[in-house]
This record gives sequence, C-alpha cells and structure tokens, in this order.
Amino acid sequence: MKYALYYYDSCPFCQRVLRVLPNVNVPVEKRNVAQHAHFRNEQYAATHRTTVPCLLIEDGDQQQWMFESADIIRYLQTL
Ligand SMILES: N[C@@H](CCC(=O)N[C@@H](CS)C(=O)NCC(=O)O)C(=O)O
Repeated sequence: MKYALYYYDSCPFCQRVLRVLPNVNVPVEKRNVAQHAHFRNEQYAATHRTTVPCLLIEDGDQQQWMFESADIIRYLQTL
C-alpha cells in the first residue's frame, strides 16, 4: 500500500492531519497542491473535487481517495 496526502500549508484541516503523520506507522508522501498544480490537477481529475486534506490510498492499480480530516486521521491511526 502507498499513501499520499494532498494538502496546503494554510489549511487548518490539513494541519490537523500533518501533525499526526510523524506518529503513524506508515510513510505518507506529502503533496502540496498550492506549490504543485499537477497534484491539484490529478486530484481533481480523479475525484472532481479540490478539497484538502485528501488522502490517496494506492493498492497496486486500485486507488481510493479519502476526504475529511477526522476520517483520514482515524484511518491512519489504525494502520
Ligand atoms: N470538513 C473538512 C473540511 C475541509 C475544507 O474545508 N478544506 C478547505 C481548505 S481549509 C478546502 O479545501 N476548500 C476548497 C474546496 O473545497 O475546494 C475536513 O475536515 O477535512
């Protein structure tokens, strides 16, 4: 499984998720959508939403996109 967090720094919901990343048991790649338009574009292409935070969960060629900071935190803490 691979994990990537779409976020930008001034988003308080993103900050909630970013704060827990050092304490979870999996590596999560950080993808700043404000600094890199291609990250925002790929999120929008897949979900038709630009809302952050958004966690991409990849299992081989399967993709799951998870929204809602509380859900993302709860999910990451169970891994
Ligand atoms: N309830 C959501 C709120 C997320 C949210 O409102 N994100 C804002 C940034 S702080 C956003 O991405 N707004 C732009 C959009 O939805 O396209 C959560 O907790 O994750």
